[in-house]
Amino acid sequence: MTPVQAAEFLKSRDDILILTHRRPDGDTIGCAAGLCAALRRIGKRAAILYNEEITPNNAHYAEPYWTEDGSDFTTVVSVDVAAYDLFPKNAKPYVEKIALAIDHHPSFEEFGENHCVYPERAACGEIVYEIVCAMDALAPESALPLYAAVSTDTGCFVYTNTTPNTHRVAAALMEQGIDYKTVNKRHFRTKTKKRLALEGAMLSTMEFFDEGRVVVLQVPCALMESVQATEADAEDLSALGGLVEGTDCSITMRELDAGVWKVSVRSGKRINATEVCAKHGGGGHAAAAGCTVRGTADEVKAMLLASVDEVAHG
Ligand SMILES: [Mn+2]
Repeated sequence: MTPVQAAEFLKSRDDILILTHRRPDGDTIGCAAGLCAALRRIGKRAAILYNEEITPNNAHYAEPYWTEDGSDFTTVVSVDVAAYDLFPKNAKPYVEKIALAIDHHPSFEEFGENHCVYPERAACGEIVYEIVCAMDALAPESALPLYAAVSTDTGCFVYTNTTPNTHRVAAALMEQGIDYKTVNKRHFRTKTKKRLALEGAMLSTMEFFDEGRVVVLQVPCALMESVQATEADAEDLSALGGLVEGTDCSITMRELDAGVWKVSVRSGKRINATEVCAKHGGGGHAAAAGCTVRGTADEVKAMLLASVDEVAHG
């Protein structure tokens, strides 16, 4: 479906429930809030299914739209969700009923009756923006969360996924008179003391491989505990390794539970991050992908380095 067709489809429905992904980021929450506001603006009954992993940084975008129980909604829409595994537990009963999946991940698993999926878009927010415009429902209540969606998924318009379209969409959203300065300050120019302590520890223990081109950073449970960091403090830590000069592949290992590691791979042209993560049952984009791997820190590191080597050298 094109965004125009998706807009027509949504206009033909009512009672719309919006699903977001686990460990929700600015894109999935911003898309959900932006779409929900637009649907209500054109007179639809719409809500976002509550996501228990919401972080304080993004909570206020979705707060006006949460519902704990989606059972009396007839049309289910997912935003920024690439895979079945990525739905929160409370969303599972609705996954089979998805009428429209809106996403921008190349690894999108093709669930749902209809898809509006554009992998060349940096943020799902760019697609939702087009849908909202096609519904003739763009207003500040949609523009603010959509700006958060687009800006956070591009690291404030500096990640390699950023395109001229990203900037055009952001400009159009800014022209709605939204308080984008506060969004930028909150997401890109503010770090908690705990966050800075985490970054300090990660940088002081990072390791280099493959002639310095591959960097591995670790966030074991013990580190999270020692600085008493919350989920919000640990958001997007995977961007840190890419800052190191001379590297083109950064592997960030975050221990979620004893021996269970969420691995994020960020890479340049030499290495396809999705190919690396696919070897461990994960997926994502060419330059940014993730997977979950079990083992000791050393085992997981060795597995990932071997996979990077295979992808880089065939
Ligand atoms: Mn996204």
